[in-house]
Amino acid sequence: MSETTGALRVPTRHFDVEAVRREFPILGRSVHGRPLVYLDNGASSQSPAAVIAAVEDYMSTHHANIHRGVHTLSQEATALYEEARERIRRFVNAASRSEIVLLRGTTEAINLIAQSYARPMLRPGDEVLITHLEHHANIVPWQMVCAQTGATLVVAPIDERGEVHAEAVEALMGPRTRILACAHVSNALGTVLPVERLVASARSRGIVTVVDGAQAVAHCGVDVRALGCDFYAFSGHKMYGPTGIGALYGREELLERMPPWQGGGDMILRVSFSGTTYAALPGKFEAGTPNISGAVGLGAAIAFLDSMDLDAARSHEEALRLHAEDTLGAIAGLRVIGTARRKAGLVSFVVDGVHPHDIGTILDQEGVAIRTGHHCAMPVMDHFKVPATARASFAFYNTFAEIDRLAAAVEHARRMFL
Ligand code: 7TS
Repeated sequence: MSETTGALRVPTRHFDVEAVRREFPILGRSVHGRPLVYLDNGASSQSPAAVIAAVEDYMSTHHANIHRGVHTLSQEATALYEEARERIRRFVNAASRSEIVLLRGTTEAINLIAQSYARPMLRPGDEVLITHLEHHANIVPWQMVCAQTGATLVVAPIDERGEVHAEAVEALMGPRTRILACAHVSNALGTVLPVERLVASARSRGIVTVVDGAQAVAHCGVDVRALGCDFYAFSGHKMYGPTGIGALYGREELLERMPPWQGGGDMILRVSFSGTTYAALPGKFEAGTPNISGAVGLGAAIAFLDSMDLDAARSHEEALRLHAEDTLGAIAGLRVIGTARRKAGLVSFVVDGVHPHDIGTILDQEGVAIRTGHHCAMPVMDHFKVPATARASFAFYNTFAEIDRLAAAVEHARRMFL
């Protein structure tokens, strides 16, 4: 059972957090002489031993280039890479492996959609609709493709809680709206967006939907077919896997129609100087040697997630978040930024008289790792009229005692600046 300190409003459902923690070697280390409290999971989560072992096993015994060798190692590496794709497919419930493009992560996935789907399709005066709380990865690629095509970027508002109201987004869906691109969960505020309704509304108007699932995929339970979106992007390093690997789900019918966005090896059927024919999906979008060991690691991370009681893990994360809001909320001069009614496991905050970077530095001295800054969501900072926030983001391996250490360290930082 997990600890039950603090004023919990959500039961923790027989979640053995200590057993889970033992699977994550890094959680045993110290920082500045104090046991590490890792609360920067929104940036990158840590990997269990099974992921580290899978990558090591791949590198030690199977490593070779994929899809091209008749020799044993190449065939083994290819099988492992394609197994990872299959695990990812099942995890998000895509219909076919052709719909899972492996690439560097969310940023690359959204750039691929912008350049390969949107750029050939958008006409001057067309509109791309996003929301005010997007990560820069879901803003800048759209600004770039709008500049390239003469389309206009339209931004749906957020309210004072940091919520996105479906009616406000729907009001901006017009006859020229071609694409709706929105986060599933905000990385700066924790807001869970009403993606089910937004996707349904967009689809009924013939608008193509892109969901940035970077913050959601490990924490929400994603079923791309139930959601009905056209594209869903996510990163391995936010779901207990390695960096440099992620995936784009795309509806096959759309991916089929899209031209490749990078040319090179592995994405062709035949090349001659009179013309080139491209490989079938998803190879068409995977030019060059990919991050094979990363894919193997991501496959292992998903196997690890598959082995867990994810409902219990999610209730635990929710309980952690509520406990953090209670304990941090009791600190004088502390203001939580982002108070949406549906929130995922993170808390952004500012403290009167203490710059977030100073909070981050002082917390680090106490072994507590959080993220401070604009979180690559500068428009969100502008909206709340703050230059930056401190952000604690949770994973299922965090404990209530760690949240108490976070709160104590923030209180300590506040007192230093009195
Ligand atoms: N979209 C969202 C909602 C994100 O949170 C991030 C990364 C990205 C896109 C980009 O993902 P990448 O894997 O391609 O870099 N967010 C964060 C963060 O909150 N702190 O560091 C990275």
